[in-house]
Amino acid sequence: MSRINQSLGEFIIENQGEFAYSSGELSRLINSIRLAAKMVNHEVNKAGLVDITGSVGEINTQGEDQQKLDVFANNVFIQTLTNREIVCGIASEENEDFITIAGSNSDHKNKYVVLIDPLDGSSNIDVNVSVGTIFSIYRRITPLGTPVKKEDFLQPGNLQVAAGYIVYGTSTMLVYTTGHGVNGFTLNPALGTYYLSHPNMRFPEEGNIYSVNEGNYVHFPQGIKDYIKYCQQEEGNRPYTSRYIGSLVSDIHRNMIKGGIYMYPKSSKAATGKLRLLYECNPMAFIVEQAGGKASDGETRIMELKPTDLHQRVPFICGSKTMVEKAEEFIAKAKN
Ligand code: P6P
Repeated sequence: MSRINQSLGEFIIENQGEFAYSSGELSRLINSIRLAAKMVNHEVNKAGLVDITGSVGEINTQGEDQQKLDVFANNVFIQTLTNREIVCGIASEENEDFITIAGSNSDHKNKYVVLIDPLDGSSNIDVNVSVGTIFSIYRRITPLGTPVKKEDFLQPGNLQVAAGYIVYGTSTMLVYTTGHGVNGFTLNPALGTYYLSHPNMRFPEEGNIYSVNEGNYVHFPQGIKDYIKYCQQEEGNRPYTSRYIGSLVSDIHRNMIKGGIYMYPKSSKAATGKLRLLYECNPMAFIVEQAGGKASDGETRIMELKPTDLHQRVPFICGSKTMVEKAEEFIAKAKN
């Protein structure tokens, strides 16, 4: 049961029943993410005022220029999740390999693994555009001891027990699912408390926003080019509106509220696309599907893809069901 303005803490307690097999650990895990998000939010909100924006001058595992807030956010989430003795391992966009949490060998408490993009869209930090955190939670498969990459981390998205994102925007929101719908909580910074502001979020079946980096148009496969032209034709509720701010969490959050489609397709520049399956596409796909939308790589449901690597990239199309299906239609037609 959810009530507008219920606090996140009350919501978790009242919906404890959702986590049937968990005797409170998953609730505590969500709570620790809530705390870490508050700490990151505090830094993001004052990034322009102190010397924490800009680059640390290092390159992360993605070959991307690591921003100071990236490093800060990564450390905060890892530290907060480590302190709770619920998680046996963490995989992060910022780390080449996963991190084993000490204590996983000793008992069954640490039965979850977390995959996280601690600060997605970080290239937007210095220009004051919204950024986000994305997280994905699984139960470990191996019974005990140090988690194993193949079994515990490379699980298909349809085995996620929870997923969510924090969008550090005009307000800070935590949006998550445990497989029982999607709920959005807005942070009241004065009180440091999240309140239920968007109960039972639903992706509009239809929409008129398309989000894609059209600067890559010439490199897209024919089917994507054909779909983009379809979006721009004058017919019915088209041409659609083009909205793309280069921050995955913000682009999808907006489209989930207003209706729309987000695409990061493969191209001649990026043969498997840019977005990472494990800590960007799978968690966002879980949320999108739980809200009634659709998420695929253009052909296959994202959450059915079998992961092969922690940092693997896949083409990503998600949003309003009818819009994603129309895009998939153009992709299939161009292949035949
Ligand atoms: P491009 C940010 O780096 C990110 O991973 C997503 O948040 C965003 O949607 C995408 O990449 C933007 O990529 O190539 O359009 O700048």
